[in-house]
Amino acid sequence: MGIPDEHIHPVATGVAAETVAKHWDPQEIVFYSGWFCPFVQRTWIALEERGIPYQYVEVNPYKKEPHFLEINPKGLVPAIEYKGRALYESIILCEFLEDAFPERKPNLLPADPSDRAYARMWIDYVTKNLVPASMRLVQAQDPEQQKEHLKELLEFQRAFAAQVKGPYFLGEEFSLVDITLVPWIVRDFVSAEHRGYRREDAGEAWKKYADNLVTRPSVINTSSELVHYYEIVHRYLKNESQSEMAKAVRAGRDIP
Ligand code: GSH
Repeated sequence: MGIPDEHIHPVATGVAAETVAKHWDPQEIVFYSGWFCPFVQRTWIALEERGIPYQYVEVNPYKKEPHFLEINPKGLVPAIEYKGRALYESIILCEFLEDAFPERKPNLLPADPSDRAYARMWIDYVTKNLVPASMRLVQAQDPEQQKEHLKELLEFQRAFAAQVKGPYFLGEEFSLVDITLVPWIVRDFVSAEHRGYRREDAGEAWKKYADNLVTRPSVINTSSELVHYYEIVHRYLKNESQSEMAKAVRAGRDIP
């Protein structure tokens, strides 16, 4: 009998299952994925956006199977195997895909060095502020703490939205800044249903940006049926998840 997180739905469903079905064949890029994972969805969106050939391999990272630990000793998805080398960490993987396949369009980072640095500053903002704040809100059990976390999340979202050029963060071009964030927008129905969150409470600019982002085909094509996300988020809502991220949020540590 393992930990509860081991018993998640085993495979992608809905539109994401159709995407998976197109990627069984062996390729130079082997993409180790967990259909449910927001970090995975970042790298998956980058692969789909740029039409990079990849072989999809579903992993349940909570099982910590020896074969997967050989690929990523941290035991986390996403990971990529490329020319005999194992690579991991969602944003690093997206940047690797930029570097390894520069000819595949669209590029997801701007060409100009200072524009690239600017994009990375906001990728960092999403990773250090928006993502942990979303997780704190979902995991908080005490209503007073939930209120505080909601206020904090809305402030982070407002500050981010103030910099959105529109329709995407950097303007006309969809970029790695949008990709870093969008999986948490796809999943914000959880805090909307259980923590009183509303996109409009972060301001019109945020709502417009968020509503638009989730209509991007690469986002839709990497999203499973909501019913299966519920099984997983339920454990976060009760603060019972045993994922490394949930444990870090519970302990007040940086997320892994
Ligand atoms: N910083 C990592 C990244 O950006 O790739 C985080 C990846 C991560 O936390 N993945 C989760 C995982 O593999 C699934 S959403 N969890 C397994 C565990 O917590 O044991």
